[in-house]
Amino acid sequence: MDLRRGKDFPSALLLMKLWITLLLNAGISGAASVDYDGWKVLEVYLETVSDDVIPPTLIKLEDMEAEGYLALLSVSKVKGTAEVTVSPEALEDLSKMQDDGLITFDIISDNLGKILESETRQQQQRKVLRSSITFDSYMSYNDMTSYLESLEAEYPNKVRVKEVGKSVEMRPIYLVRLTNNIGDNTEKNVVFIDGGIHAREWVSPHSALYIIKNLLSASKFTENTEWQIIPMLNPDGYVYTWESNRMWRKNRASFSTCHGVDLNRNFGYKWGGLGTSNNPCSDIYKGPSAFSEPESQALRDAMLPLAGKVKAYITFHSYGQYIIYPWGYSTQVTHPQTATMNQAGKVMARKIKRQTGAVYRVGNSAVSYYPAAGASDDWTSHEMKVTYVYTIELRDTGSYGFIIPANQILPTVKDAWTAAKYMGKLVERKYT
Ligand code: 0X9
Ligand code: ZN
Repeated sequence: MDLRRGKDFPSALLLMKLWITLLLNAGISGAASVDYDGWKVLEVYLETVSDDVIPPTLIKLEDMEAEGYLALLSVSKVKGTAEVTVSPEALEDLSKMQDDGLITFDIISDNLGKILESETRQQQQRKVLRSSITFDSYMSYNDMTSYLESLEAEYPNKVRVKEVGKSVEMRPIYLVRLTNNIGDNTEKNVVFIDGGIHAREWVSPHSALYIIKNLLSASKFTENTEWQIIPMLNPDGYVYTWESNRMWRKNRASFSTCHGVDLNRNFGYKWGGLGTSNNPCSDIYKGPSAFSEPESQALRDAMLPLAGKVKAYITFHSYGQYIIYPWGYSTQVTHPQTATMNQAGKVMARKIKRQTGAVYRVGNSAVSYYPAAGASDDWTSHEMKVTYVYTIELRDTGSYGFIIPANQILPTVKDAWTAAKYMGKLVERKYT
């Protein structure tokens, strides 16, 4: 059942008009580069509702997004808000709705285009050597790929890099395996990590790469544990955020009306449940069937042979600074490992606070956000029977959202490294 398809707001005619305006002005669904000049970021207030009910305003925002009317950036159940970005034209209409008491919002950023411009300027100053990685500016897809492709030759005793699938546009999806004396094929416990499921969440693949880089020089973490890391699960989406639309979230699968499946709604546990959409134009489109996408298949197929060995799974996303654990598909069903995941999550958050000063909230994912079914965390927890499963929503808490300035990449990836180190140590302590 799709709870998210409100029909009454705003009128179909108004949406149609705005949709056409947006397509002409912004090209949000087209191939041309999307210009966010003058777009505002709004914090929209959501109704307080009982568990497993999606607030009506959020349903409306999602419908408006599927119509190309705005882009939904993040939701926080704790704050009771959703952040959206709207064009100047759409803002006029939303302001009328606010005057009519249909919606309440504050403008929290005046011009998304200016923030993006400064990001582009910083990128243009960047000079990287092939096969080197940096965390003082964002790496392109090619920078990342060259680095990954160089690893095995440079660290033959510690690293294997394997292609575990190809994206819709046929880019390789790499899995990096790291452990001491890798050639010995010793059976070890596995900590599995992925990044880049959502294209615009740039700090996520950077975090996975930072963890890889640090594991290469810290042999105590790779003694008894094997790390398996897919740093970039959605390469097409990432490239698309560089070339065409910085705010793109999904993969680049092609449908008759729109592009993209939300990979974090495409996994095969409770697929199509709450918090998902049937509409290919929606940012939370679940896809035509569970695991319909080569990217989610790649993660599934990399993990399945590791049954019984994977002891912890972290999937990096942004933003909001949350450490959240299953179930994410419902607030009504309590996961049997709730106490264990909550306790370890709290230790993780404390360690991050001590290390970098950043404050991460810890909690159940359906409660902290809103229920969202078909995500990689629920599938891993259910199918792989992994005890420690976390989605980590990295920095920030909304000032820049996905467009974290380059000078905050390093502090953010250090949060991720602190979380990963703790997971590695915990797995070693509990299972070795
Ligand atoms: O909605 C998502 O996919 C994740 N948040 S994000 O803002 N990065 O898109 C949260 C997923 C949490 N896990 C589940 N709902 N299972
Ligand atoms: Zn995400």
